[in-house]
Amino acid sequence: MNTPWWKQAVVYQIYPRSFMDSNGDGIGDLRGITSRLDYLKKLGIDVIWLSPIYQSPNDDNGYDISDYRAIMTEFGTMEDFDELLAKAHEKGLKIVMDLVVNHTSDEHRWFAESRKGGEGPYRDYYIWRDGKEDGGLPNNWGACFGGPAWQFDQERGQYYLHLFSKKQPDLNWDHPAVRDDVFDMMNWWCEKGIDGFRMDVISMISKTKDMPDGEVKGLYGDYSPYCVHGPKVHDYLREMNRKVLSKYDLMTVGETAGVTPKDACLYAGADRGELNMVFQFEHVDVHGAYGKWNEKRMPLPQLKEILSRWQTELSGKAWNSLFWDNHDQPRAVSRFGDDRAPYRVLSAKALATCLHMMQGTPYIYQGEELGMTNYPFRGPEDFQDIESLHAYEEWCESGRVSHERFWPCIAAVSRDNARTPMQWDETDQAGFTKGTPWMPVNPNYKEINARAELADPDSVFYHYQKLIALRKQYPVIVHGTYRLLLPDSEELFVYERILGEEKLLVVCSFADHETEFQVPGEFVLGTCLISNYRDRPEKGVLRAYEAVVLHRQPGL
Ligand code: TEU
Ligand code: CA
Repeated sequence: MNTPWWKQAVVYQIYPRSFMDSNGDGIGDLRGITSRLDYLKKLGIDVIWLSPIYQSPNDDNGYDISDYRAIMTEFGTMEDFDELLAKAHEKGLKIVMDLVVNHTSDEHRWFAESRKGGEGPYRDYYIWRDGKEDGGLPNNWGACFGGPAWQFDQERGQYYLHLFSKKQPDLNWDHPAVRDDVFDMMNWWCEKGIDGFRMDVISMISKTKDMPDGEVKGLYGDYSPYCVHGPKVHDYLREMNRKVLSKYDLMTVGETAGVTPKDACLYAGADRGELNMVFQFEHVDVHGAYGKWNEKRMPLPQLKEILSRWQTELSGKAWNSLFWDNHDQPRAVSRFGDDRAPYRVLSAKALATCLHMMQGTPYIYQGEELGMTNYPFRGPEDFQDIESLHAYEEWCESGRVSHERFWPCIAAVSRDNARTPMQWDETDQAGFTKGTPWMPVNPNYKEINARAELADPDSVFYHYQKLIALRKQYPVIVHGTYRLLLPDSEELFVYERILGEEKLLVVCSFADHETEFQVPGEFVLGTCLISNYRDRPEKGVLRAYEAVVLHRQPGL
């Protein structure tokens, strides 16, 4: 069997604005990334996923694109990009681009033309509707970043749909010219030699024709039944596959909030001719009284149930993507582990072990490999992110909930936790910039930084390096089937991977104290492939956040 490269790869996500600044303006850029390729090579990853680097007014940090064929001025030039791609390829690293085509910026030329209305060629590029007879909005839908999903445009005299901010109008995928333009643009990037696409909210590109009011959840009506996994989404992805993806050797991953394993088999089923894999979000979705804004931890049995269900239900049908965090999520060690000494390093390694031994393609978000933590935000004045700022306004400033109650909730999950600068060394601004960074550096940078970790053989960095190397060495990690043990344990995440005679036992403690655990007999003589303690589990006991992988040789 010929295994495609993306099934054996480990991906590293870069949020360019916060990765490395090369010219002292406080904003990360492409030359900054190029200057750090050797660091990524040392970590051992295969693929870089670049969050958007295209021309953008940055209402949503590049997820609002005004020109798909130009580089964001602050990030550099197309020559800088070509150099990054060439150098990455020289080192054997691939580059996957972020494809944001559910919406554009309202400053995109297509939108400027479309809002003119009339009979022009761009008239139907976006989703325009008249108001209700009483002059009200076309329906009650709320946008992801606060407020209604409709914005009135004076020039055109109609409302346009925006599922995100009002500076991110949704494209009308039902219009064939829109699809042709998007596919042309994708082909243009493929011809440059890029290695794939991460597709932003790709599950939302097809909307129902009717757009009735949605069930009111919180302040507005819910658009999901009409806009998520819409009627033609699979037709459009197959068309994309025919006209673009199938012509190149690419890796594709769709961002598909709200998918079930069954949906995932449609988007990424081996025989479907759509995508290679999708991101699901069940394990990072915890809802409370204020929607996603809460400090609650998912109970371990539930977390295990979710991840295990994805492992088994996709088995042999579709391929999983594996992640704890990304640029929209708080820091993994703060959310799922314990970011206080002495547990930060141990729990960061335990989380890594637990995820990287599963079946699927692992994604590492920049700084995760150092065990970077959430930021100690003092108040909303510290936020930059459009989602956090709007949520604070909508929940708190409106008087719905007090600052005292709401603050810990939003501070715990704000996307800005992931967006503070990468911590390279112990010098000013953590070596990220010689100027003033666009987001403040986490004050813990003197302790947590790449230089310190590279000098410490027991660091989180080297643990990731080892996990990545193991994946390349043991086919059971890539291909083995998955079996969860101890589903009800509230402290331990334990599973097996099995490939023929070969078997792995993965044991990870999510507790800050000792827990009873007997290594099953067949693994007692097995080799220890990796551990976050110096020695194997003591008899019958697992230490705080202990994580260990045991390998049973064939024939034993
Ligand atoms: O995110 C889409 C998405 O599902 C959002 O709901 C996101 O998870 C948000 O943080 C939820 O609270 C993608 C991008 O990853 C995000 O950065 C963009 O802001 C968004 O699309 C719009 O392009
Ligand atoms: Ca810069």
